[in-house]
Amino acid sequence: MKKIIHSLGWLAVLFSGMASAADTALQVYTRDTHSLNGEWRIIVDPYENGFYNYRYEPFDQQKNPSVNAFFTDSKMQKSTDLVEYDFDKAPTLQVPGDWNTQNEKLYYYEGSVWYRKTFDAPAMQDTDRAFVYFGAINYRADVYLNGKKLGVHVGGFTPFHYEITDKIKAQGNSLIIKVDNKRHADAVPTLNTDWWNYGGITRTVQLVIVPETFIRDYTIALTSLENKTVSGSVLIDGAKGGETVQLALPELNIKQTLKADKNGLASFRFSVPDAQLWSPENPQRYTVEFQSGADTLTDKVGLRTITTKGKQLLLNGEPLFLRGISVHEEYSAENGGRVRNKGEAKQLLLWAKDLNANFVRLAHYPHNEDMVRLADEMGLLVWSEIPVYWTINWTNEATYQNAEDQLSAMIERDKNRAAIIIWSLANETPVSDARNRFLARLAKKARSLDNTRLLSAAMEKHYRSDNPNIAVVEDPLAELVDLVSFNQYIGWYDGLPEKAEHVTWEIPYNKPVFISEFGGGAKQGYHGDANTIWTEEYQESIYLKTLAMLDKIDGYVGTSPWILADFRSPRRLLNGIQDDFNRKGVVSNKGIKKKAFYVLRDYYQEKAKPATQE
Ligand code: GCB
Repeated sequence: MKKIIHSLGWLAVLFSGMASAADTALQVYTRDTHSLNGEWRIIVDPYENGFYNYRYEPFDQQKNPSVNAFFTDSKMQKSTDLVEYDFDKAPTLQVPGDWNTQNEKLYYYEGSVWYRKTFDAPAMQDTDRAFVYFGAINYRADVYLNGKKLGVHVGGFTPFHYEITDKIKAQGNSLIIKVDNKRHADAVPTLNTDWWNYGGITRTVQLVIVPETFIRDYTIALTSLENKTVSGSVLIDGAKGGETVQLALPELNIKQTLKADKNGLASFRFSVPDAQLWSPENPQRYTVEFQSGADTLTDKVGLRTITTKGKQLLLNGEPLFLRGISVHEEYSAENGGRVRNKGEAKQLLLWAKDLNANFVRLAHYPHNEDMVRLADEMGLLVWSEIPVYWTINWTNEATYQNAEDQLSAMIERDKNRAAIIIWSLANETPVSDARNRFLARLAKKARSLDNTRLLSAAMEKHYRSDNPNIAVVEDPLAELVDLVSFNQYIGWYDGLPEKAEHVTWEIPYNKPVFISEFGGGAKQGYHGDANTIWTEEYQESIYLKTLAMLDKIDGYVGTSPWILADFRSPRRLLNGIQDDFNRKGVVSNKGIKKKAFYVLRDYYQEKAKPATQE
């Protein structure tokens, strides 16, 4: 199947995804915002005492909530007042940051923590509008400003925001959030994951002040390679219709005047014959500027196409081999934990670069925006996925909606990043009718939001019943995606490393084949022979033998071994070796490279040579 992007069809799709201002993204990354990061007061509340009264009724559903509802941020007024909490005397945590690695007492905590930040409003014109923007909170957030509920958000890895124009005060604002990271069977992810359930306000919090009418969102992409056609749209919030938008890509001498329709939407299309296309070797990005009324939004965008043709994967029409590595959003130089800043995100991507990688699989949830933007800047292609992981509840409609919301929010935030070439729907999900229906629906949604990228999912293999040396990848999901991707662990969960010498593969699809995981554990610094498990030598042997096996797979277009760095997991309890860490990293959690790192680096160096790219 050749995927061709028909510009008109693409625009129709694009517009349906940007139908109204209320349900679309707020692009804030390149705006001048007011940071609410830093120290926040916190109250750990395992019984949710600040949320429910003693009849277990939520305070925020009551007409006159008690002063003991934490969102009221009450204080003792007179000597007889009974107020059983005090944010002013509470300890603090840093935002962004997980609570588990900032406070020893919270290492294993799964429950509710109240966060409070007080702030004064920045200088604003009378007609300005204000929003509060959260990069991500894991997992459920009940958000209150000055005693009023702004809303509830569910899902730990995607951004959300509230307009607070009529609630913000010039001075003494109190922003209170109950963050709850309890796991639930019906949630996404579900109860069981092989990563730590880091709780907290794990990403940035920003106050965004914009004019009454402002540029809320935009989409831009190279929609035809032949004449280098760029298509897109821009969305004006607060528009009445007829507003003018000036669009410019100064380096490419593009200037256009657009008119917003009554929904605030304006589309554009132009040709850039002289543009250099974005690629890992040349991650060229161009400045794009939108100006409308009192508002300006500027960004940098790469232009490229990603398509498939039979078993080939094509970037800008040229065959592409993905020299990848899987990455969890975890590396905090001090205590470990969720990435807290751009420097830590960059460190992970620099290790990937050091491996000669041109691709990162950002597992198993949408990573923070720094990560994706750095990849765009550094020339690393990206696979981005949602935490539809293992066995979630396939028959519950609310679970589906939750997954779809996370998928939509991921696409909305990152749709203009050239680096992202694959949206992934799921990881190692067991085939069943209910699961197939769930993922087919999700695939349809993803395509309706963005048909300029490829779809995939990390699937599984089985062995042929008549021949244990023939591995088969067959899954109804493979029919729906563009890339047949699967995880396999020969040499670790599946026999010894030598097994890879005997196994051959049957993958009955005329599509590119991608190996989204392989690997094995090693404790950095533990040495022995290649037959001693947990040694660096054993892991090295898995890499050597697996890579030789993969090279023989028909349609093989790349791999992202598991994983760049050791990461915390509650499933990894072996004392002295794992100590709460999944040890499959090619780099340790302290940043030290293991032997397998060098095997992969050499392999990718060979693959990067032009002669072997075909
Ligand atoms: C997998 C999962 C990944 C695990 C890994 C492991 O297949 O996709 O999340 O961490 O195996 O180490 O077992």
